[in-house]
This record gives sequence, C-alpha cells and structure tokens, in this order.
Amino acid sequence: MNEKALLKKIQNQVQAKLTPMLNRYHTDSSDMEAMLKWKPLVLILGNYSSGKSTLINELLGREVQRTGQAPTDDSFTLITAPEPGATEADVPGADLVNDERLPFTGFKTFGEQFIAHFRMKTVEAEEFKNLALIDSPGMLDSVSEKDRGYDYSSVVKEFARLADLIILMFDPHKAGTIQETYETIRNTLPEAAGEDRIVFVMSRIDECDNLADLVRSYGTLCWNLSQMTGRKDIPRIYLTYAPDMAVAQEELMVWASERQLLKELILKAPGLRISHVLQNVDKQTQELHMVAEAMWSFAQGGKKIFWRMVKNALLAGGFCFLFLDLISRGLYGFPAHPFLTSLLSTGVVRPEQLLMPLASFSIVTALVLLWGLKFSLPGYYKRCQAKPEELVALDTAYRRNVWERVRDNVTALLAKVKTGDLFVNHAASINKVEKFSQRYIQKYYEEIR
Ligand SMILES: Nc1nc2c(ncn2[C@@H]2O[C@H](COP(=O)(O)OP(=O)(O)O)[C@@H](O)[C@H]2O)c(=O)[nH]1
Ligand SMILES: [Mg+2]
Repeated sequence: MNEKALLKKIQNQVQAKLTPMLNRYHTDSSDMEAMLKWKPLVLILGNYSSGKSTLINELLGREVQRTGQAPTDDSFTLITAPEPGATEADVPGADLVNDERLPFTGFKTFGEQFIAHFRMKTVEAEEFKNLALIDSPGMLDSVSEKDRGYDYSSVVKEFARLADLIILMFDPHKAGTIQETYETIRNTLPEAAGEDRIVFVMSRIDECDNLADLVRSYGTLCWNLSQMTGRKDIPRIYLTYAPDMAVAQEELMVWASERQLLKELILKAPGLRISHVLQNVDKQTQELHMVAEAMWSFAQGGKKIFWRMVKNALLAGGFCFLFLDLISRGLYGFPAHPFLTSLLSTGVVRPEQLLMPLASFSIVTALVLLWGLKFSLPGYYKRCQAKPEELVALDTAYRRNVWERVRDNVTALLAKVKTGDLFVNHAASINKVEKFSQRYIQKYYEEIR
C-alpha cells in the first residue's frame, strides 16, 4: 500500500474509532488532526544568515527566497508546489490561518503581528507537490517578544510539532551562541519534537580560514549543543557549504558530499510522515487512556460513596419503618397498635397500620439521600479537583510525562461533573482505547516497517 493510501486509512480509522472518545473526554487532538490534513513539512530553523534561504533556493533550483548577510527576512515562509491546476502565487498569512484545508488555523491565536509575518509561496517544483518547507526568521541575540511583536518561541513550537523533520542550522561564526537558539534547543524543541526528527547542520564551512579554524568551530558547536540538549553523545552534525558560494578548496573536498546527503534527507521527509503521524496518534491514544483512567477512578470512588449513602439511607429508613411507631407509642401512646406488635402477636397487619411506617421510611430515606447528594458527593468532587493526580498511578517517568500533558484536561472535566457522570462506563472507553492501540497502531507500525 502506498503512503497516501495508508495515511487515508489511518485518518478514517481515527475518525471512526478515536474521535468520538476524544470528544467525550475533551482531549485536545488538534495536532493530530492538523497533521492528517496536509502535506509533510520540513521546518528550517537557525541563526540569521546561517544559510537557510540559500539551502532552500538550492533545493528549488531557483532564487525564491531572498538571501543576505543581514537579518532582513523576518517572516515564516511556507514554500510548496501549487495545488493541481493552480498557478504560482504568494499567499498572505491571513488567508493561510483562515483556510480550513491547511493545518494552520490554530496559529490565529498568535495575533496580527505573527500573521503579518507569515506567508506562503507556491513554486512549480515536482518534489514539492507532496512536501512543504518552512523558512524561518533567523534567530537573534537580545530580542524579546516585544521586539518581534509576537511570541516567537511558541510559534516555533507549533511549527515544530507539525514538522516531520526539523533542520537546525548554525554557521561557524556563531556556533550555537545565539540566545534565541539556546532558548529553542533548551526549552522549545524537546517538548515539540523527538530527537529523531531534528537534524543539526553547520553550514558555510568554506568560510573557515583553515582546517584548524573549522575544527575549533565544530568543537565549539558540539560543546554548546551538549550544554543545550543535555545529551552526553554528540549528535550527527552535517558539515556543509553552498557549492555556488564557496571558492574551491582542496580541504573542503572531504565534506563535498554532505550537502547532497542533507538535501536528500530533506526531500525524503515525506517518508517520515507516516511514522510521525503514528507517533502522534499513539501519543494521543496514551493521553486519552490516561484521561479515561482518571475519570474511571473518579467514578469508582464516587460510586462507592453513592452506594454507601444509599445503604445508610435504606438502613435509617428501614429502622424507622420497623420501630418508629413503637417508639412513638412509648413516648406519646400513639398509635395504639404498632404494626410490628400486631405482626408478631396475631400475624395480621391492617393496611392503615402501615401508613406511619411507610411515610417515615420514605421521608427519612429521602432526607438521608438528599444530605449525601448535597454534601458528601460534592465534598468528594472537590477533593478530586484539588488533587487530580491521586486518581491515577504515576509510578513511572513515562506516566508522569503523559499526566503532565493531560492534567489540565482532567481538571476541566472534574470541574463540571454531575452525579450522573459516576455511572458512565469509563471501563468500556479504556477497553476501546486499548483495543485501538493494539489492533491498529501496532498493525500500522508493522506495515511501514
Ligand atoms: N561562503 C558561503 N556563503 C554562504 C553560504 N551559504 C549562504 N551564504 C551566504 O550567507 C548569507 C546569508 O545566507 P542566507 O541564506 O540569506 O541566510 P539565512 O538568513 O539563514 O536565510 C548570504 O549572503 C549567502 O549568500 C555558504 O555555504 N558559503
Ligand atoms: Mg533567510
């Protein structure tokens, strides 16, 4: 089966099996839906003038993006081929974030300033029919959110979530020393993308004065990266230069093929899409499972209280049924013939003798129940809302991680529970989620292997 057909199949299964439950548990599935909607994406990040736009132009085989030494281009530019039948165009951000067919409707929340710095260029190029690149504003030192007018790192995070491959470019002059780069690698990317989706590139190596200079720059970059990622191993770093820019140097020949490898990696990104989608569906399923688990545990606890309450109400009611008229006769001499005495002595009970027992049974049972509904259960709901993490077992780092992502979701669900919610069959949901995970996700993983 080809990739597109498999993606379609995954999308249909998700819609049929998972979406109803995602809705029931109000789980946020916008990433997954956005990803299923459109083409594979490659996000290109890096310092200003690290050679991002030059690389993109090289991939397209023409000058589409402006290049230059100064940080001039400060837009996120989506580059892809036009839809079949359409011609090349320049589409403004406002159209992009309002187009339901594109995965960017969520980006509206970043505000006008971002939208003004977002656009799409469609370019006739065979390889880009099923692939889109995102050229990004170069990362800078000493800029704040105020300078950019929008929250740069949140925008990068959103794009990184959607991207199947992230190319992180450095140049030898600023080998990982830029503040925004530091922030991005340290804080933004780990939450948005797995290590396997990030590719490190040091570009413009032809500008090193000599081999010693290159080794120094490479060393600096490795050191800085280890500081930023906290990884102990050194990631693969592509050392490249734009062949058109570089003056032919003997020493560079060793790295001549790296550029080609990098370009192939980017053009092969559509092949990563399915595994990225599956990772995402898998993650979504785990989150859904944990939300359902929390709600199940909440309902179990609530039901226990509820049935204890019913038991108490019936016991109190039953006591009144049997003995209230006896007690009343002892105290007030009325009624003359309590029903229990008649029953035990003659074995016969007249209907009117049951009036007081029945009335007292109903009233007392109802009162005890009302008390429980008004105080016991709401007290329990409050305790759960205050400490939702006690509803699930957080025994592994993995589960704690999932919990961090769904915590707000669970809190929001708990904030509006009603007694009826205690009787929802959450166990069935958990079952369904597990079945989905076992039956479909694993099967798809096998299919792409
Ligand atoms: N010598 C040399 N110059 C390069 C190389 N890549 C890009 N440049 C130049 O560096 C400058 C910045 O490149 P650009 O692609 O605009 O960087 P961006 O800001 O990351 O998009 C431009 O003047 C490019 O011509 C390279 O590998 N070698
Ligand atoms: Mg550029």
